[in-house]
Amino acid sequence: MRHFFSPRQLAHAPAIELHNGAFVPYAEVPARAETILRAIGGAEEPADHGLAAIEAVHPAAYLSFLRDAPAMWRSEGRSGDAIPYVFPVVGRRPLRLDRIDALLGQYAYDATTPITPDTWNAAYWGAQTALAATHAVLDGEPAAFALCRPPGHHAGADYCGGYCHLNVAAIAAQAARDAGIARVAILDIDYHHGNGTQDIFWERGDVFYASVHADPATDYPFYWGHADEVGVGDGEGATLNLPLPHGTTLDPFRRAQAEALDAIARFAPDLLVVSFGADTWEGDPISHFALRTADYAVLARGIAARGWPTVIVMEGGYAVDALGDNVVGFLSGF
Ligand code: SP5
Ligand code: ZN
Repeated sequence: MRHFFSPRQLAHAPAIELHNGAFVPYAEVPARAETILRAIGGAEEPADHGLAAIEAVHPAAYLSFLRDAPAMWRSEGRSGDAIPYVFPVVGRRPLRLDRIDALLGQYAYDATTPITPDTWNAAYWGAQTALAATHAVLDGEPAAFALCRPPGHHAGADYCGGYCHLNVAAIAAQAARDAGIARVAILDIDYHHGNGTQDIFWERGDVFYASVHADPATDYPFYWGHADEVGVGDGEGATLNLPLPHGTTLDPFRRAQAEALDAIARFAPDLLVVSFGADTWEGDPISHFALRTADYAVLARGIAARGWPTVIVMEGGYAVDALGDNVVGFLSGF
């Protein structure tokens, strides 16, 4: 299988994040990508498919914000990474404010996703990595792996959060649509619900979104991912959420994944994007499922057996020492 990664993705390295009321070391570290890269035996550097494919998902004003926020932060005399602390509530009167703190709250939904001077470039190349894998599949590869980092599925069209800035799965799916692929499905098997991906395709019937994840009644991101969220308008029925409880092992997880794949099969996609997170592993430091390393090949074979051309994008997974084996196990199933 072809693998894609750009070393430019490593430069994004926030120091700290807000967690349970205190600042703690940032969990989404560059070493995650380095250890995966070693385990998979290297990767091809992506070509630059340009900004337009990113703007097909994210508005230009949001992208400028990601690029400019660190300089605005510093021009207020601050050191460290840009972090929001005040947020508009849904339905508030739209205001055109240019104070950095107002913009941070407008374009983020949590305080756990710092923006550094290197974030834009790293996220840009993470998106190019997803686009390179997508084009490999469009050119005939049965499957390709995009070692995206930072991850993407919590990022909406115009907001960041959950360690995510650009929604790499959505960028891949949209690029396939724009290349003439009529029907695209996204299977999200990260531990967390992919709220950003769901929001981006919420009202669309051409991109099906199915997610298996920790029940948002107990887990981040709380406000999305409940079983009764199914999409609206043209998108009604094109979103499927399958929340699972703490302690979930292979058998219930694979049953939920099979239910998601059956729904995707009824949708009859021409291409599949998999948002793959290894934070479902039993030893993940921020998660509460109980998958074992050997389980990832089983899950992957269940996906591969459906026979859809498949783009795999990397999302979460924070047990750095186990990440290489878990990703290799998953990719081996293809
Ligand atoms: C892509 C992805 O998996 N994002 C997960 C975002 C989860 N954020 C909420 C949990 C924060 C836990 N922070 C622990 C930090 C320990 N150093
Ligand atoms: Zn996750």
